[in-house]
Amino acid sequence: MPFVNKGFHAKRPADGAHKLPPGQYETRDFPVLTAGPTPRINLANWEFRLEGLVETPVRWSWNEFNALPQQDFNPDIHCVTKWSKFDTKWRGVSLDTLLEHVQLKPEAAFALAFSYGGYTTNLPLADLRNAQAFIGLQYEGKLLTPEHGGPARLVVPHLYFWKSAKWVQGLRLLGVDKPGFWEEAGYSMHGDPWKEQRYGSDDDEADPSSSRP
Ligand SMILES: Nc1nc2c(c(=O)[nH]1)N[C@H]1C(S)=C(S)[C@@H](COP(=O)(O)O)O[C@H]1N2
Ligand SMILES: [Mo]
Repeated sequence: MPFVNKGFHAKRPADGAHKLPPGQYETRDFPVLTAGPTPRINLANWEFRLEGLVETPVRWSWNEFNALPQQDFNPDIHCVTKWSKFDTKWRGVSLDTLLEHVQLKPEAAFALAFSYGGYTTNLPLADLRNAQAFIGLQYEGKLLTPEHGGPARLVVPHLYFWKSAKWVQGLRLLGVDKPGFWEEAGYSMHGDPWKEQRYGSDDDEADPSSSRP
């Protein structure tokens, strides 16, 4: 058996970094999951905003945003519909970089991401820091396609992929956790795939980042 599987294993990092969270299966495809139509976005009007509990809100135009330092990141991603995809290749701006441009008010503890087209999703601020979250601008070396959230999407790979808002327009910093589109429909406030937090009923009451208001 080890001989038969050698080629397959050779594609994986020797440290076995790729792991499937509970209940997930691996796909090599990149499925498109969108509730509703793909919005048309004119780059001349595009903006990204940080607002809410910040001393001074910030707004970047497309050109200003693209002048920010960018990084490559290669996460495994996990959709709540149970597909996971290993070693996806992105380039974009870290949330750490963006958050350097605002002074947060002390109460800021959560963020509500809002998108062109009206989608929203909530995340604890702690899940956006320390190289855990990006605004993705490129996928596999090309500008992000509209169906995958181009021109710019949130990518927070350590949470279920519905937290990675496509066509993102900004983040509103909040003092209380406010459910977004899928969370209003009963999905988890936190969405940690390793804890299999699919639905609100999976949220751990001991986890302060996943308590419902
Ligand atoms: N704006 C917006 N963002 C969204 C969604 C959506 O419907 N609208 N779907 C989410 C879900 S459920 C998933 S799994 C991923 C899918 O991203 P993909 O279509 O690029 O695979 O986007 C997330 N972000
Ligand atoms: Mo999803």
